[in-house]
Amino acid sequence: MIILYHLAISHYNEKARWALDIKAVPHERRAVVPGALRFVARRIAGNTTLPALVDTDTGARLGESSAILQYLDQEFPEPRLYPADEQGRDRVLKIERYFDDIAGPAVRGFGYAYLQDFPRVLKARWSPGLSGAQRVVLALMFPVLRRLLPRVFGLTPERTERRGKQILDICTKIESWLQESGCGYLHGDTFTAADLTAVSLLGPLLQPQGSPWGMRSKAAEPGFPPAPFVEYRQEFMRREAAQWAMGIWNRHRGARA
Ligand SMILES: N[C@@H](CCC(=O)N[C@@H](CS)C(=O)NCC(=O)O)C(=O)O
Repeated sequence: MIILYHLAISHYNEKARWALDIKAVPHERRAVVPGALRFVARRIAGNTTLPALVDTDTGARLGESSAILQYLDQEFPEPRLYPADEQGRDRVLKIERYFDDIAGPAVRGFGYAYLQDFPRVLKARWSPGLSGAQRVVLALMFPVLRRLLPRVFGLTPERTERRGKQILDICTKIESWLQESGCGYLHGDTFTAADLTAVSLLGPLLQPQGSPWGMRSKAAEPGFPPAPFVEYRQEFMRREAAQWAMGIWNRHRGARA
């Protein structure tokens, strides 16, 4: 049996969920309380981040979203996420690494910079999938977790501005890759881990319906979402890269999310 330890709001975790769903792999999802995340990741995969995956049939224990995707591609080859030829595989891995290293932290830091001021929304975003007991733990840890956010993710106004610019540069990169490929995908003429990674990691800004970021929070809070975020998102959504990403989500993720 495959068990995925994850955090619903996390876009890196979305990579693993999407891969499991697209390959129709039977699995169990175990949501983790943000404050317990490092402890769980270390116990499961000797890592400090989620997602983490255990395959009780093979004994595999994996941390790092890319390692999880590669493992799933090897164990459940259809549909393939990495090209069979070595050159294509290396290129997809390189594109995936670009998004993991640059887009993941930029989008997360940008999103938390605005979310940090809205405790009810923040708590609601950290809650999906948690059991009653885990919700109690989250409620107890929440004030400390919230206070730690700026330090953990470096949430200064300067960095938020830099991250906003970085995300628009990422759009430019995507647009040039799409032009190069000419087939509507980042590599070749089929959907690969490169597309899955790009779209997952842009997810918190795309906010597709049915995704963890598209939910209309029951815990609505006055002033949320803040105007500067709304304005930025409008600019982002006008980009060809964002339109492409939304199209990929609708075609390859939508119904299964
Ligand atoms: N390189 C990792 C990054 C995963 C990651 O940063 N996960 C976050 C959730 S968004 C996490 O576990 N953060 C906890 C921490 O850094 O302490 C991957 O691709 O899986």
